[in-house]
Amino acid sequence: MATIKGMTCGHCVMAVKKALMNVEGLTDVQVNLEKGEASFEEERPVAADLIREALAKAGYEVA
Ligand SMILES: [Cu+2]
Repeated sequence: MATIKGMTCGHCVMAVKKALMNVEGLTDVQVNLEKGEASFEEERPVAADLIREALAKAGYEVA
């Protein structure tokens, strides 16, 4: 689970979801706009930095 800053609309949700789904090892990505949270399963351990980087590239910040 990650708290994400900067999501304001459905487009943001899709952008965050896409960014996380492109991180190798993450599955079952769900993004909650109201809570500003993303949840996901890790098929294998994924470094927090990789998740942070993928979201930064999409324009969002992990809180
Ligand atoms: Cu948006």
